[in-house]
Amino acid sequence: MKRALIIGITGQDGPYLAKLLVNKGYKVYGGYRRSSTRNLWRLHYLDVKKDVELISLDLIDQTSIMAAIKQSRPDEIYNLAAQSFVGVSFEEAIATGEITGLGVTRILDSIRQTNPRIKFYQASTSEMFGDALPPQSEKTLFEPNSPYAAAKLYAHWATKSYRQGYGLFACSGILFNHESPIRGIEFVTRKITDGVARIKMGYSDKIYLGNLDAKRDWGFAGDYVEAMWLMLQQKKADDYVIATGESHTVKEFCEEAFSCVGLNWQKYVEVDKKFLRPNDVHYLLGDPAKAKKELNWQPKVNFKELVKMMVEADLEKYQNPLKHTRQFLKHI
Ligand code: NAP
Ligand code: G4F
Repeated sequence: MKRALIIGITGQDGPYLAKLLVNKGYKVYGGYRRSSTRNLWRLHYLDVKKDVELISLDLIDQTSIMAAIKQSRPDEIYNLAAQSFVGVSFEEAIATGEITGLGVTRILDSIRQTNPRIKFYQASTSEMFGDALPPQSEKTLFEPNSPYAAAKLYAHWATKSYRQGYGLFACSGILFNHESPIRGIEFVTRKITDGVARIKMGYSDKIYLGNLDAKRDWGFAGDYVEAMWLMLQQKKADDYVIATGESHTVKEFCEEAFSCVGLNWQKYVEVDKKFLRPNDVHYLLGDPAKAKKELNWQPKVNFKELVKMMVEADLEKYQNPLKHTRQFLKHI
């Protein structure tokens, strides 16, 4: 039985990846911060909590990383942990560098010291491209323009240098935005779909957003975790862009989400300057040709299906509050 350690199990991608690996017969360990017990709801939501053995781990503490590796004895480590919110990285630039950047070197060096045969996946990001001209591919030059993107680029190069310097099987997936019903509510897609559901139910009458013209290549998290696994099953470690190849503005996301409940978005969305960033990435559009060719990977859920899935899940939450309270009570 193969063994995997997922670092960042309590985020959006962790439970989707855990579910995929459990279904493939893996023994799955989840590295999580003890302070984050409240975020375990995502594992319950996908009904995978019972299959994951949790291990306390913090990326700022190398001793905890070494101990987690010794305890789980993994064949594969997936690092999904990060301070991942771009907006907050402008306010917490040092913590972001410490966790999102340096934290990855702590994992790489722990692998080198304990068992260099462990395969490693690093969650790199399309944010590293900044305003480089679309479509962005593995050949596009990086132009990070936030503390988050700079920290991720440091981690990206560290992963590559441990691969080249020490021969580790270390890959980076350069993932474009991917979303789901368990996306953090601070990210724009979930903020919109939750807002649509609240408005439809009569609990709220407006959604306040920042830059409506930003363009993103949005896919479904459930599809993207499959690409992570595929990268670690190849003969050779490499880096891959994972994207849909289709881009939409935040405005278009609003339009689509409101149309799912028969409302006109223009009546309910307002711009509030406090949600504008000191620097934004304007146009992301990925070219996933290499992943299609070498990993035989392609996304299954399209933009409209993704928006509908998220709106329906948020509506259901407000329509069946008792079910969700029970789910919540089960894991506190
Ligand atoms: P997410 O929902 O923000 O989850 C981040 C995870 O990191 C959480 O489990 C969080 O745990 C954990 N974490 C934060 N600081 C930590 C620390 N000091 N030590 C240990 N764990 C810590 O992110 P996601 O959407 O699942 O994305 C997964 C990864 O892919 C992230 O690295 C993100 O930067 C990257 N990425 C995401 C996207 C996307 O569109 N989703 C695209 C490209 C790349 P707590 O519960 O304790 O906070
Ligand atoms: O949903 P967002 O916060 O995601 P962003 O900044 O693209 O970052 C996400 O995707 C990256 C991959 O490209 C990941 F690496 C990263 O960890 C994260 O998962 O914002 C998307 C766009 C931005 O242009 C933002 O300025 O939406 C714009 N936006 C407009 N109003 C807003 C809002 N974003 C947020 N979060 N909240 C708003 O009110």
